[in-house]
Amino acid sequence: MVVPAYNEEANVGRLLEDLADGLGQLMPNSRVTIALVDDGSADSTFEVAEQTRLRLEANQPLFRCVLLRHEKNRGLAEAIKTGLLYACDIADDRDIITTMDCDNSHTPGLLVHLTRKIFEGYDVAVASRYRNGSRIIGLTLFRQLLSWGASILLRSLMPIPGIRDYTCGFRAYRASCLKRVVRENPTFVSESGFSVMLDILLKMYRHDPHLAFVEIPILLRYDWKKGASKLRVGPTIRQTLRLVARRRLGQWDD
Ligand SMILES: Nc1nc2c(ncn2[C@@H]2O[C@H](COP(=O)(O)OP(=O)(O)OP(=O)(O)O)[C@@H](O)[C@H]2O)c(=O)[nH]1
Ligand SMILES: [Mg+2]
Repeated sequence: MVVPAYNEEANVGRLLEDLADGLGQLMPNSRVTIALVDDGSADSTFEVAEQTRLRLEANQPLFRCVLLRHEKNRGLAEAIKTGLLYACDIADDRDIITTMDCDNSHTPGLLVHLTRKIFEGYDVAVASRYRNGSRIIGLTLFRQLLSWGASILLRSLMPIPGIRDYTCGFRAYRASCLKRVVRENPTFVSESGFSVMLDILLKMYRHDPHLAFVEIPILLRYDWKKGASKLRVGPTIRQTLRLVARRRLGQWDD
């Protein structure tokens, strides 16, 4: 599991504890490796993660957490890239690779449903805000409207069967598929900002239109997130529109 983290000292301890607890209870026999990518945080994210890791690993033999660290802040895309390349490196073809945010708005219990979808035969499973039963607690109406607008736009301009939520970072991938796409696309992660999550789906679908994508409803506990959002609305909208324009024009090699 890949978790990008930037200035998450207030959240990372709880996240690792909830993961260890939740997965210990819900998937007791599963071998899980968490690759936490600290992207040059200016706060004590790394130190808190390290202390929590040591404590949890001492108490729970099946819990394994690897801390990866960028010296300087390089942005979400680079952190996702570091994490996914590491995951592809250590994963067996039969494994499942997941990603989630470090801010506690994504809850570990949903990992059970996401990974189940891969066992059911899907290749990519996304926790989606746009499925019956999804619920968002604590996010401003403005942000909800923006995400909804992005979803409508992307569904019409870049349709991927099964996908309505192109930007949520809570996902599971069949390792064999992700490894193949990463191996055969040197520029698999080329975006620099938050549009990286969208671009990953677009590139996977372009690489193999037969991949099976599916969504499950998400419960987004935005009220559990401590600290401010790192998403900068203006730049993210501009970056997303530029990305869609490039991909629609057939430009993929960047
Ligand atoms: N590595 C890295 N991770 C980042 C950076 N900015 C944000 N993140 C992480 O990426 C994840 C998503 O960031 P959030 O601030 O939660 O953004 P979001 O979920 O799109 O927006 P919110 O709805 O505000 O939560 C979190 O785990 C952050 O710690 C960054 O510059 N580098
Ligand atoms: Mg978040």
